Amino acid sequence: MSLETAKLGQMANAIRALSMDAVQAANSGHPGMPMGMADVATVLFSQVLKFDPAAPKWPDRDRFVLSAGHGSMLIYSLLHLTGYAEPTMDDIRNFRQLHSKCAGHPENFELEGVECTTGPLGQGMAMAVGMAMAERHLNATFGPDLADHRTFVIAGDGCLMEGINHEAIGLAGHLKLGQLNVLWDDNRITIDGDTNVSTSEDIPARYRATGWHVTECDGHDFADIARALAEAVADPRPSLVACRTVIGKGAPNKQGGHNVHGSPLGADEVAAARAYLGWTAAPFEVPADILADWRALGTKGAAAHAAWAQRLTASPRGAEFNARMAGELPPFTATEKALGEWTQGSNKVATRKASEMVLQTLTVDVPAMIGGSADLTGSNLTKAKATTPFTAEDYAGRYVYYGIREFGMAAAMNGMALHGGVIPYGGTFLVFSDYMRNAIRMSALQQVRAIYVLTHDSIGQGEDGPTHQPIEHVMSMRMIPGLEVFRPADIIETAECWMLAMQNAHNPSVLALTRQNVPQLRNAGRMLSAKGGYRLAAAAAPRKVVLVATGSEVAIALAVRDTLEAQGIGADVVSLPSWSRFMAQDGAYRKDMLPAGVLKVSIEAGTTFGWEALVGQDGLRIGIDTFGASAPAEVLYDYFGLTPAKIVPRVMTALQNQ
Ligand SMILES: Cc1ncc(C[n+]2csc(CCOP(=O)(O)OP(=O)(O)O)c2C)c(N)n1
Ligand SMILES: [Mg+2]
Repeated sequence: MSLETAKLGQMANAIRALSMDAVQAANSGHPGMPMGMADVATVLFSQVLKFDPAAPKWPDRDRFVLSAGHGSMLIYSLLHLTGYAEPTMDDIRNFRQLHSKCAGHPENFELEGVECTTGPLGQGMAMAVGMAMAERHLNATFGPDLADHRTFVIAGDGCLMEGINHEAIGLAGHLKLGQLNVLWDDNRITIDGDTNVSTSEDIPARYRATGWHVTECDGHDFADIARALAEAVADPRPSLVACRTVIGKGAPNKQGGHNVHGSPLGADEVAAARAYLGWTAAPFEVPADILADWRALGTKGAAAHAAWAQRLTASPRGAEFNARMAGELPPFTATEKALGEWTQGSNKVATRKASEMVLQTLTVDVPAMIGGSADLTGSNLTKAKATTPFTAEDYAGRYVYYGIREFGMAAAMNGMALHGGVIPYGGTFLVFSDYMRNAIRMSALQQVRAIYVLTHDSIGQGEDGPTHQPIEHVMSMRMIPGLEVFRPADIIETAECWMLAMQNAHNPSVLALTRQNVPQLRNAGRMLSAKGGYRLAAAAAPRKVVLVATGSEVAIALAVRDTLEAQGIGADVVSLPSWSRFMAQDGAYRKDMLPAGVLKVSIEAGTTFGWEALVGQDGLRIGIDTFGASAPAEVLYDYFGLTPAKIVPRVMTALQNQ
């Protein structure tokens, strides 16, 4: 064994020791993956990865994504050993305990060195695709002096088995993302046992078929790992490196078996592993010489960082680049002007069309915006003139044809937003938000600005029928913490909600938009949507009713109000484009909008579940609690009782029963 090999072996064993000890102390966690991939990770960090622990957010660093997030002790060990300020050894001692930065799975909001939150298998790698896309875009836009880095992923069998993996690699292969390198922990073990209990797939063949370069290595042979990594880096295609490993490598009696995947080794096996590895240090202690080796390679990146910083200073576009990376927004000059003009008019358009009108100017105001759709561009109306296609031939383009890959799109959007320098938005039908729901949830958990343009937002989409008609979707997305769901009523609210979504620097947003035309409801007021809900029309006759509605149902509420007023029944109409924003207003404001002592009526073409929170137990909730049906939109609105003619009698009855 050469000196170098011996040294790398000791360095890898430091990862193994920290991982097994932390899991043992927590009596919870996954030692198998970090122990199995310790050798591969050691080569990656010591010989390939461009990083500077002193500047975790340096924009031109390589991105490292631990897609197999259950192996969190691998990244915690690497960050600590290479000299990041966090996690500290105390954080590692407190692995998986309340408020420890070393949470069960790696969280981007806990540790600067963690690029994205992983744990939901498959999504880390799909986010890495988005990171690689953002990098290529910035490279094409600002030049290689400012942006030229790679994205490395460690993924397990689970990440490759998930359906989203196919979406992600299809997109990456098509876009020829050669800066993306995936190191597959090919240990042939998942929780249930050998992978052969559930799969017979020829994974390399699938990757090759989607335009990837594939190579393999012995994941415990440093020279072979280095050879495979060099090959992957040199190849112009995205690369998969199948690293043949033994799960739990170093635990002499348990390695290679599925029991080491997600359970502490136990005191006896930890002791046996120490003997087997020749590791004599106490738990949470790393011998000084081994730590010094790790720290030395941690300082290697400082030179590359400094050279980049010099290029940034010399660049005429340095300030612009910095502002982009900081996520700063330019003023919405063209959009504000357009909104001012629309306010004077009477634009009867679908809110999806209004969104397209907004995008024509907003994408000019904000060059960081990168749009796209999951093969519904002509329906979502997500493409603007300024957003030319983002292709393998032109990474400077700003419009992604994601293909029919909703989940892959949403995860890629997360990756782009996490990378920084770009602001992603992407569209599909609202009903298919379920396909990407966990990625939307991950947008919120990771606190990223990703904007989902979800059109055909009710039975109003019409003839496609119940498979395509959202019922529970708007309300169920309101339940995701941190996600702002906008359902604008007309062109004015659509413009306001787009701007508010853009200003949500640390929250994702959904814009739920209609297929069908809606009248323009406002010719006055500035950014009234900013309170989430506001009084669009006040009662003329003595107030007996408050109608609260969203989106396309606001116009219906106004018509209901007209009929009631004609009968001397005073009614307010409150438009509620954002539930969460309204709930964040102070109590006095909310009580002013939804006062006690009057009948409150909600009107939304979706589930009535939840509306009792705003209209009270005695309120009237008008909506749809069954699946929709296939027919023209007007027929359906009548059939499901969402017309003024059907609503007014229900309001009258409710008033009588008060
Ligand atoms: C979407 C999703 N489904 C299920 C799980 C639960 N889970 C965590 S790890 C794992 C098995 C993963 O196998 P592999 O990637 O081969 O990891 P290894 O056992 O080799 O460490 C499963 C099913 C999860 N985290 N995410
Ligand atoms: Mg495995």
